Amino acid sequence: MRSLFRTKPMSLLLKETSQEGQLKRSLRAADLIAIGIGCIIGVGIFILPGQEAAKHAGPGIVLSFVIAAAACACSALCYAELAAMIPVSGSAYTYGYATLGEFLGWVIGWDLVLEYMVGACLVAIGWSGYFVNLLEHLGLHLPGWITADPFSSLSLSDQWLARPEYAHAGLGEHLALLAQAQQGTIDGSAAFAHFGALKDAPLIGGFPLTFNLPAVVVVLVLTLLLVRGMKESARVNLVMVIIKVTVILIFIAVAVWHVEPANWKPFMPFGFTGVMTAAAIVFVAYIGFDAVSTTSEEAINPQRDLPIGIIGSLIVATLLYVAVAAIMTGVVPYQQLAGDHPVATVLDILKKPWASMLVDIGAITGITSVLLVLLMGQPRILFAMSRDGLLPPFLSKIHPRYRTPHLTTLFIGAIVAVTAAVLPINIVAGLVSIGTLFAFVIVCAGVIVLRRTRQDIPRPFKAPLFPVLPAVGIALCGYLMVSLPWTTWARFGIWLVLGLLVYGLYGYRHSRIGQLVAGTPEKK
Ligand code: ALA
Repeated sequence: MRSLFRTKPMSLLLKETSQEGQLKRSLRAADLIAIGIGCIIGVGIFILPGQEAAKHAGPGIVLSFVIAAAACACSALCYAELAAMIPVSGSAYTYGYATLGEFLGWVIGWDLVLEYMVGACLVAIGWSGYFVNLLEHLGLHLPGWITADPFSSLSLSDQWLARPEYAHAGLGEHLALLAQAQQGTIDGSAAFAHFGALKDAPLIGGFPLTFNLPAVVVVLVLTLLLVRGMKESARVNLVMVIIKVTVILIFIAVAVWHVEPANWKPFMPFGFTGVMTAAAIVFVAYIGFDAVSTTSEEAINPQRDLPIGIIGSLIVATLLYVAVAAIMTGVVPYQQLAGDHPVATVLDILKKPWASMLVDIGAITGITSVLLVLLMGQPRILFAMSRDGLLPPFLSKIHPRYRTPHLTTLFIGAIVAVTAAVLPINIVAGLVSIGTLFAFVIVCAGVIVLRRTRQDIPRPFKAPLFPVLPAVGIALCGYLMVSLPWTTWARFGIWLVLGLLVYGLYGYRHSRIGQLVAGTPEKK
């Protein structure tokens, strides 16, 4: 039992870092805010507000964004405390392993896979929606069956779901309907929500071959780029940030004049429960502020600037999200925002094709940068876990020429490409949310526990209002988790059980710390 709580000694962490060489301290507070915004703003603003307003929250989506921001702010401050306390570039996994023990470190690391890998999948699907729309604007039409996943394609229209005989229809009935629709004996567009994706789809054993090809292509291209060694410089990031923020400001400036306050009534058509469900999903819109804390070794004045970077980027993102969500639901009745490029849809409805095309370009740029960072982050976390012996050694191999973790980058790229090809965005968004919320709960709890158990470690930055702030963080994140649908919980449960099996069968036995120190507590 004790060995589950063995911690990675601080001395070893620092030794590993010094072996990798010193990073140059060149980032100021403004750079850190830009990095935060670069990693935060993506599908969370360009897709989710519309979809969640349509499905769960109505105009109350504005409130969902504020609640999710509050949960993130508490977690971000706790994150900053741990990041400053353990001045080693890495992730919550590293902090968890060093302070809370191997088992919880493993749980956080396994969770971060949901945040980064499944997050990359989510962002790739979002990217594809905007890319297909941009091609349409340019007069290029891709066949529907290579732009959509089979699950959303096969969903029936509301009109057909309202028929008692189809309310609980299974896959067999959907496929039988599809065969009739393709033969023209029934009206496919009336029966299916997205018949465009199914109309010409080749059938394999009666099952339509539909997949999201643009998502696959973007993931593979970025993966190859990352294998070659991609230097994310603060300047390149700044250019992307300027493009996406400008585009969002243009959207606000164009659309704000068309707000009809009547569209905001009723404010919560699905009740407060709906607002909370949406808050739990749009929570992923804020993911990315943790990227700021990974730069702790490159900040000129990390003690002061890390919290400024984390909180500053959160404030900017929150203001933009709330403004966009309020304007979208004010201009267009929320029911019309369910598509996969809702910000552009609003401008299409306003008959502003030029602005809609700008939004497409801004969204594609913004979402690409988020995708790149997620695809870059995941292999580095698996790399750390493999270096610690908790995952097989091939995941920590370095390419002899490019000096990148090429095998793990390709491995992740392949998994993300396949899952993005076939999964619908809402299933993926729920998983990303629950995984990240769970990691945040552990980080907040970690701050409370460590203030008592490890008073010896100096804390250059302390989360304010202790212990209220981390407690509120736990409560808010926990409440958001509880607001997620039970299906998301079931998938999360399966994921955790799988993680426990991997740990039990592999990590526990191969742990390097286990072999090195055999459970001896760290010397203080
Ligand atoms: N926060 C990131 C986004 O919205 C994941 O795309």
